Amino acid sequence: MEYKAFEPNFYSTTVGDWGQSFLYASKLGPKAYTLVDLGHHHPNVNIEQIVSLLLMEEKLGGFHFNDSKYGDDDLTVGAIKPYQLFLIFNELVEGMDARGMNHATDLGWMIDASHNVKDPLEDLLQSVEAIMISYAQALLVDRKKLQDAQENNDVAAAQEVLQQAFRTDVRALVAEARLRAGGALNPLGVFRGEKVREHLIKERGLKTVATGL
Ligand SMILES: [Mn+2]
Repeated sequence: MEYKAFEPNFYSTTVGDWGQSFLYASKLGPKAYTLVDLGHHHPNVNIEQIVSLLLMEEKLGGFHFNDSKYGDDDLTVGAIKPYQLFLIFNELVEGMDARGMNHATDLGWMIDASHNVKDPLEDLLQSVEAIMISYAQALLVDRKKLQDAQENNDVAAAQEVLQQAFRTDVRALVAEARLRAGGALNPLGVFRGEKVREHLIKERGLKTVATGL
């Protein structure tokens, strides 16, 4: 059940927040889950807390990754609030490990961005990069130190642990991991250098119809 705080039009959404989604998913039974779309919240909502709670209740089904400055403006994930994305992945890693979940397969990972001003394929490359960076940074968090700080109500120490991981530049590590997995060190550079867009346009034609509003 995907929820959404509001539509950019004059009508009310049926499932307006995570609580309604959780209620429906609970009533529908064990095969129903809540889907979190990062762009479907009011500004400053604590999404990482929602993620943590849904994981604890075993009702988190998956993600729609994007970012927003106002609301559902479908910007590239991590483009506006990379620290929030990191905090969300921090809760995901902690919560999935606590439940013995498989990081790759036990949640549905989707990119849900709809661009008007960007090549959507370039956005996908940037989205995957942003997700990999946040995930790698979340894996770097010193869990033991963080838990000790939490148990001792030591907020300053907890912040040190989290920001130590967030401020670690993992871009080279992520690029090397991608290379070893058969990918490119610099996907956007390869995409542009190989003129992938031009080749696809030659194949498919120039006339396209945009989806969405
Ligand atoms: Mn969505």
